[in-house]
Amino acid sequence: MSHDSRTALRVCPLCEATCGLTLTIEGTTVTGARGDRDDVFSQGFICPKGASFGGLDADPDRLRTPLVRTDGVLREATWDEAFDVIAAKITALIDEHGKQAVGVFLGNPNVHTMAGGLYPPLLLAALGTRNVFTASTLDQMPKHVSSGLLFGDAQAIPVPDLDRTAHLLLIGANPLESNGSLCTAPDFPGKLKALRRRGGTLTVIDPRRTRTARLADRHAAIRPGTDALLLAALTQVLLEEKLADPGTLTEHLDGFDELAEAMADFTPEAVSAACDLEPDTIRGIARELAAAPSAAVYGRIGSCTVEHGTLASWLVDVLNILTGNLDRPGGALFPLSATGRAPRPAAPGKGFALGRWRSRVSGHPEAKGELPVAALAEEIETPGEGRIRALVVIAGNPVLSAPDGDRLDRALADGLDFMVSVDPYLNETARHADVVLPPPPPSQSAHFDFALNSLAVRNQVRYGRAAVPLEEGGMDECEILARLVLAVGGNHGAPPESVDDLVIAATLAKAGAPETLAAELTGLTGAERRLDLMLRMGPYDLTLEQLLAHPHGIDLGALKPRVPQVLRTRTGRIELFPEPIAADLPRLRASLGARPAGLVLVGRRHLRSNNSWLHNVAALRGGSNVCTLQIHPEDAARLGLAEGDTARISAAGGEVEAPTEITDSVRTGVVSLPHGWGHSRAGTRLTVAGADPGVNVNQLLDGSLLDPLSGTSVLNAVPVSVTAVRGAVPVSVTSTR
Ligand SMILES: Nc1nc2c(c(=O)[nH]1)N[C@H]1C(S)=C(S)[C@@H](COP(=O)(O)OP(=O)(O)OC[C@H]3O[C@@H](n4cnc5c(=O)[nH]c(N)nc54)[C@H](O)[C@@H]3O)O[C@H]1N2
Ligand SMILES: Nc1nc2c(c(=O)[nH]1)N[C@H]1C(S)=C(S)[C@@H](COP(=O)(O)OP(=O)(O)OC[C@H]3O[C@@H](n4cnc5c(=O)[nH]c(N)nc54)[C@H](O)[C@@H]3O)O[C@H]1N2
Ligand code: SF4
Ligand SMILES: [Mo]
Repeated sequence: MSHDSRTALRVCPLCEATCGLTLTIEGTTVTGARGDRDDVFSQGFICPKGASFGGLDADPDRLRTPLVRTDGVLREATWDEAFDVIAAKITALIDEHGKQAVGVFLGNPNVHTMAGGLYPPLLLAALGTRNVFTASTLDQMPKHVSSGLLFGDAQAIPVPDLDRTAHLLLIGANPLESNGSLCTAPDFPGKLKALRRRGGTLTVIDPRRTRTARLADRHAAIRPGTDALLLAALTQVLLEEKLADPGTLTEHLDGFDELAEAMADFTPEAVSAACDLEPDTIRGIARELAAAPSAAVYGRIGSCTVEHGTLASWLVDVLNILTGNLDRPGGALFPLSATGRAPRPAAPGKGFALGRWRSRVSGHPEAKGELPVAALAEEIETPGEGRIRALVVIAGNPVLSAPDGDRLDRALADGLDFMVSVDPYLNETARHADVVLPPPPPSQSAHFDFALNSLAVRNQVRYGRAAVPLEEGGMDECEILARLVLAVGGNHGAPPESVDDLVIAATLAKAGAPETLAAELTGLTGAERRLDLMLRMGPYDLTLEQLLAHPHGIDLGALKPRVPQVLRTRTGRIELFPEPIAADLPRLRASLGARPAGLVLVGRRHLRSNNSWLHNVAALRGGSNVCTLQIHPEDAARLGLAEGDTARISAAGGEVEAPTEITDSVRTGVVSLPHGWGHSRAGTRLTVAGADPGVNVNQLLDGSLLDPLSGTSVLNAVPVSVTAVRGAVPVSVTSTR
């Protein structure tokens, strides 16, 4: 270490595990990152992504100044120029065409930044638009909907008690690569190994024999898209064999008998062909689950982004409830974060409503105030009142992450009068923007996990100020978003802190707290003062000062039971068999007889990837982190594909070509391509990613396949056909589903 090198702590923003990092800093450059052994939550764990924090932070392709389009070309501009343009354009468009003319897309990193936790709700309120789209409808919306219906609160998501459970049934998740999702747990791999060591059982349901599946006691290679059927059959077995015992939850349940009646025909025999699992296997899984001293059922991407995503998400918690594992240690519990709402007495709530409004063109019902991302392109393209004419994208790249990127790409290019992107990269989506507002690199940003702490397997809280001072000419993302709120809401030019002051005043008024409390809040910025307020009003009576005094975090203990206090249904009870679920069951029943003959596509993640935006970090590239088509040897032989051959994959939305990777880690009838690739479009600034662009798997989708209750795109179990472009004999197999 040179004489001016120092260390600073920073929670990693690159996945949901939220590991504490110790950064080595020379001058203002991050030259190293290792796990913070004293971190109360992650205790030193780190993965290769966290270790390459410095490379990401210093990526020369990162934008350092705003860009504004003049005469068709994006040019560097000052912040004032950028916000002047935004204020003028957006307010003029709203004046002329109304509020719906502005659409918003919020991408995944909003759950990983302080700004993303604090300002998007204010932006949506300032705009008053219903054209709201987020990465959730490419991801976890089915879980929100099922939680909304079951518990009356879309944010009340039970997480598996990884450290204490005796049995984990893991469905459509690969935490050894992803490090977990809707289950914030640093060192998820270590926790699975510890489960095995203490004599517990791990069962994995996945069409691929993933690294996680290799760790399991039992791996069932289910046919993709059929998890809701499997889960229904597990439920049926529990009920049929009188193994269901909700225990202390019983007094809080409504709909038990209706559920039992509805599940009666989903026998293991009835689902066996569709799932391609033996009835005995299914019965065995159900009996083990019921017999375990404690157990947690946990489903993720492979159970969400499928045709019956909401039903599968609902059944995951039905199983937790029926086995008495919901809300008990070792089962699945509701976290209580330091900025969460302080416990209230149990009382009937407002409940959760779906479809309070519908999308203009296709009439998709809203869910949690959002419309399906798959409908974004048509809302831009289709003429008429309420058409989206301007789009604000914050931390998103829907051209690659959503179905039919070519169509969205054209819609962004030809259909918009104005577009803003808040993003450090000029990516496949941002290249269409008229104004790009780049946030500073993570080392220059303060960090607090508003969203992920409420999904953590242990209650804890950590806050860190920027590790490196804001670079000359840079603007903190909290200030960027506050200015954006002001610019689009008719208050352009007002001090950014006025946004936070208003929130603080409104929060105090709503809580009936004295206004004078505002003056007691500490913090250097509006965002910090808001954090301080949330901590003070939160369940642990903490303050910002206390957090600053504990740089490695404050442990708030293991998860505790929270029912009935967490329930917000109209009845104040758990609605085991809600009406929208009942209404969707016939669709599931109709799939009972289905026995698709053709190939289906599933996704995969690589440890050294992160959706569409880490391909530009050289240290994370190469090895097995490649965009190949994985195919089982038998399918490859039948199609005349040899290792490395170019395979052409076709589906409803288009076709792509990728090198063949033959592996028996995918089951027969299934092929796999990773997402987030396809960095070949002109006008981006992604030098490393562009050199080996891969293909965009989502080009295979036309966006018409959705889970209807949640509006979530079907990204897994997509019917495809595969042909050899170069290979022994060109053969084609087309799906018949
Ligand atoms: N086929 C298929 N498609 C998928 C998936 C799949 O499994 N299969 N997964 C889906 C899932 S789960 C998700 S969450 C979505 C993600 O979809 P998106 O959110 O649209 O895509 P990301 O690739 O996460 O893009 C994040 C963007 O945020 C920018 N960014 C990074 N850090 C910051 C920051 O601090 N501030 C700001 N303002 N921007 C930042 C990055 O540069 C990048 O452009 O993709 C979905 N798409
Ligand atoms: N390294 C890395 N980590 C990440 C990300 C990343 O891109 N890279 N992205 C982050 C994000 S935004 C998210 S949402 C999380 C996601 O976290 P995970 O849900 O763990 O994501 P995946 O690794 O895609 O695992 C999904 C698994 O589902 C399987 N699958 C596909 N279809 C089906 C099906 O029909 N049934 C069943 N049972 N399984 C199926 C796939 O084979 C795959 O193994 O990861 C986060 N962490
Ligand atoms: S596991 Fe996730 S949070 Fe931890 S170092 Fe890796 S990317 Fe960062
Ligand atoms: Mo995600």
